[in-house]
Amino acid sequence: MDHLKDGWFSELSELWPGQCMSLQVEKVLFHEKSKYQDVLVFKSKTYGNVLVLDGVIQATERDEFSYQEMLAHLPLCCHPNPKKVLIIGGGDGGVAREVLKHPQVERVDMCEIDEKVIEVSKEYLPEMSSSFANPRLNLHIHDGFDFMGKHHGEFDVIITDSSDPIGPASSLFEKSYYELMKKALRPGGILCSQGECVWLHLDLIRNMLDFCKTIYPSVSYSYTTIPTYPSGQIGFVLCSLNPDMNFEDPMNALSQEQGEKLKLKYYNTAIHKAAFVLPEFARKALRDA
Ligand code: SPM
Repeated sequence: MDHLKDGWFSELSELWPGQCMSLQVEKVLFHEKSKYQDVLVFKSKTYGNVLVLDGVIQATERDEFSYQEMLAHLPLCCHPNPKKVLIIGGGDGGVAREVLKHPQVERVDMCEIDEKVIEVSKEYLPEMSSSFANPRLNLHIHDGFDFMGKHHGEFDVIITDSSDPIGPASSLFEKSYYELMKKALRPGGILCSQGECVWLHLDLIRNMLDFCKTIYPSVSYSYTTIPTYPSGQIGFVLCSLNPDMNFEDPMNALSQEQGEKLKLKYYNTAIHKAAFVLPEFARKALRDA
């Protein structure tokens, strides 16, 4: 597919037929095929540098914080004492940056399949990749599904920051992956995964919530707004081993002052609570899931 044409990048994909986001390109900074995928970084006219994998926008410097903050702080603020955190994917480093803002987190393991993503992020996305220098971060270049199967009862929080269910991340949307995560969690553990978009993938989301409810006693779905993901929105699947978990009411609610100290630009306690309120068509479609 021709994603770069006449000075514009267009995000065409069978996952969102009949629509696409376009960004004006100032300069292509990097374009190569890695062992796993097509990796493109360009400087855009209005969204800063942009990371694209297999033709799909992963992060732009202008709006990445809304996704990375919510994916990290939704589960971390719901856990009473998150000491060990595992991130699957997240090779740009943005989610790790947010997780490491929590002082009670002692160790973060991050498992990214594609070393090239880390390499280009270090070079072209310095704000996101600053976390790679943090001594609490332990990096593993490995397949996330396989890594999960080798760890039992180790993590308080598992975050899956994946690309979409086509290509190297497809196994991370399967029931068997959620079964492995259950085994890898410590008692009371929480997971939060990239959960696609209610405007585009209601069937996929419903299916995920259905199987999650057969595995975990507490399951919920929330979302954030983000201009450069298709339809301007992306969701999160949250599951906990704690049957009394109320995701909508974070037990470690951050005060305004704490949020400012953590330099948060999107997440606050009010938006945490609001993120679980679904528009009516989505609420109806997902209510019995
Ligand atoms: N740390 C940023 C990595 C991004 N991971 C999620 C990317 C999702 C891109 N596609 C969104 C499609 C929504 N239906």
